[in-house]
This record gives sequence, structure tokens and C-alpha cells, in this order.
Amino acid sequence: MEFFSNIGKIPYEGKDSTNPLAFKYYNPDEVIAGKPMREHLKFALSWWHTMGGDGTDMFGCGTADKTWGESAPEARAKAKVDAAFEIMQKLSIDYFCFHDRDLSPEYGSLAASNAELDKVTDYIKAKQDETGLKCLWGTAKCFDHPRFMHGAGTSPSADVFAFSAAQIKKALESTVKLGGTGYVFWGGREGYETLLNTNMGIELDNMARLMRLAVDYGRKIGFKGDFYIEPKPKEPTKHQYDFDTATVLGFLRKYGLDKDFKMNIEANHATLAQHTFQHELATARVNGVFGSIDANQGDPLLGWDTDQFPTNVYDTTMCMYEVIKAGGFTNGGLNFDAKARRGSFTPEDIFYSYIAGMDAFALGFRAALKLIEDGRIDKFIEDRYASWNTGIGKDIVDGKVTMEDLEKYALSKGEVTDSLSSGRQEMLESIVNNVLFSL
Ligand code: XUL
Ligand code: CO
Repeated sequence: MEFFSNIGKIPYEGKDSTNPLAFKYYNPDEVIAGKPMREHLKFALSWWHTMGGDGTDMFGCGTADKTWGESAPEARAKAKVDAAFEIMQKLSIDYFCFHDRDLSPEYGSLAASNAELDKVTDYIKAKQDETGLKCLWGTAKCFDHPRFMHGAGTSPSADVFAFSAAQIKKALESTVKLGGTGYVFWGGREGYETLLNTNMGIELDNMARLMRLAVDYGRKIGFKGDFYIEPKPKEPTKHQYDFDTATVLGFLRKYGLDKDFKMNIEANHATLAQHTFQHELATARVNGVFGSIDANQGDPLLGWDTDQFPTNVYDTTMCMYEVIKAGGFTNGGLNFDAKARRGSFTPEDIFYSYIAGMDAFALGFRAALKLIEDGRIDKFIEDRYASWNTGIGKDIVDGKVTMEDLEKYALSKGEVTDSLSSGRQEMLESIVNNVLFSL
């Protein structure tokens, strides 16, 4: 059955097209920088927002119909698969991401939920064989059911920890079955509201224990992809333990997990942490833990996780600039952890919003390549740090000098003047505009 019979495959028509159901910048098979755009960008559909999110918020019920014409949960889960594959094929999206419970809901007992999940993953696997569509990453929804009210791995209840481990075990098996190249830990309710009821030490130790168990099991069953942590500073809890990339790095290093995990950076999570998206990407890159991206954007006037489809081309440009500098995606990709606004409720809005997001990233990718090809920014940065390539700078880098040597050098030089130069921020910002608007 076709769910979107009034919408065909979305064509690429170029920047002069005014067809709202056409790509202006994303030309999936166009070869740029040695490979097709689709392989650079590795777009993914998020099963939760796109197939399940109906616009429900804390002030009102859903506005979009995401029943896919079925009322029984088993039939709806299969209809979701059919609709998701239709959306991906029509939009030239090659990957999808899922939580276990997005694919198949809970059925009363873990055994029953697992059995129903198996039926849905069998069905997906058959569709993947038919279409070639792939799984980017999977995860477990260990934050929705009331049992997770105090956290999953960080719950004070050992039984909740055990339940979470069992659920993650199955989610890992499902990810492996669907050929996923990533497995995500987003903190869910791993955090706290007040220290008056919280033993932070035990909670952090347990969170690490759960991750270690999961990594060991994943490797045992042949998972060769990347494990990711997706940092977020707050929401749902007041203090999420995985605040930002730097905090997560400290945690991973403390518990010896730093070789096993990379980052899944989400734009709106970065801004909630009072960082730019680029800051988080750069922090991951320079620490060798860049992995994957949850593509979306927040609203600077709203302090919560609005998960909007990304349309800010400056942000997508600087994001892709970081991705290129990191060597591109390997196991990761660009997952649209984004939802159409509650008022954008018709089936067409799914297509309009993905087109907006995919075009914003395609344009950002083209702009980032131009920035790098233009070379003015890179050259400026290179020159700015030139003092480290020779003389005293090189001796410091090579570990050849002591504090005494540096004192002697500083005393002999007198006040520092000749090696200070302007940061030229405004000039550089105008170079970015110049490159962007002459595309
Ligand atoms: C929540 C969020 C999640 C994760 C997966 O803010 O981003 O959807 O991406 O659990
Ligand atoms: Co996310």
C-alpha cells in the first residue's frame, strides 16, 4: 500500500526550482570531492519523530495522524515499517535510526515485548534486503516507562538496572540483526533533580558498569560498529550526567571507556549546554571521538529541546566544515533527530521538513568545501600559530625546555610585541559571507 500517493520520488531540480517537492541543493548521486553526495552526508530518518511523533506536547494532544491506518499495535508497527521505507525511498534517505520501542511497543512482559520486536525486525530485514536501505544506529528506550522514573543505569533500584541491561541486550541484538553501524547511549533519565535524595558516586559508577557490560556483550555478539554517547545538559532531568562532550570525555577516561565510545553530537543539545554546535563537534574532533550527528536546531529564544528541522545554513556549513576536517563520516551519519512543528501536521509536511533539512545540509556541505578550497581561513589559522613551528615554540613542542629556560628566554626578550598579531575576527566573518554568497 502506498501511504503518500500524491507524492512521487523527490527529484533534484537545482537552486532555481520553485517546486516545494524538489531538492534545490541535494543531488544524491552527484559526485563531489570523490564520492556521491549521499555518501558524504549519510542522511538518516529518525523512527521516533517521523513515524511516531504526532505533535503531542504538555499542553495538548497530537495534531498529526501517525496511526498509519492501523489501531492494533502489531499491525501499526508493520504499517510504520512500510511507511518509513516509502518515505526513505521517496526522499533518497539511505539510513534509519531507532529506539527498540519505536519499532514495537511494550506488551506487558519483557518476553512478550522481545517476541513482538523480533517479528518487526524480521519484517524490516526483509525490506532492507529488497531495497538496500540501511540502519545507521539503534538504541534502547530506557526512559519512557514509569519503571525508569529515577533513571535506568543510574536508578537507585538494582532491579531497574537489571531490567535496563536486559532491554539494552535485546536492542543491541536487534541493531546487529539490522546491520546497524552504531549503538547510542543517550542519557535518558540518567541524571538527578536534587542531591538531597541522590548518591552521585554510586550513580556514575553504575552508569559506567552498564556501559562496560553493554560494550563487552556487543563485541561478543559480533557488533563491529561504534558505541556512542549523545551528550545533553538537561531535560528531562535537571542535571544530566552527560552534560557535554568535555564532561563525557572526563567520565569515559575515568572509567576506562574512552577507547570504546565516540560522540553522537546533537545540535540542539549543544545549544542547551550554552555551546555552539561547532564547538561540540570540534571538541569531539580534536579529542579523536567524533562519531555521528543528530541533525536539528533549537530556537535561540526558547530554552528547551525544540528538535526543529535544521535550516540555518551558517550552522550546517560550520558543521560540515568540522565533519570534513574530521575525515568525514565512517560509521556515523546525519540523523534527523527533528520533528515538524505541531502546526505542520499534514503528511506533506513530513516531506517539506526533510527537504528543508537535507537541502540545508547539502548547501552547508557545498559551502564548507568551498571554504576549504578557498583556503583563506585555513591559511589564516596556520599563520596565526606559526610561532610553534620554529625557535622557542618548536623547542616547547618538542619538550626540550624547562621553566628555567623559558624564564631566561623571556628575560632576554623583554616585553612581547613582535609576535602578537590581530585576531581579525570581522575580516574572517566577512570571508565566510563572501564564500557562502558566491556559491
Ligand atoms: C533526546 C534525544 C534522543 C536520542 C536517542 O533529546 O536526542 O532522541 O537521540 O535516544
Ligand atoms: Co538525539
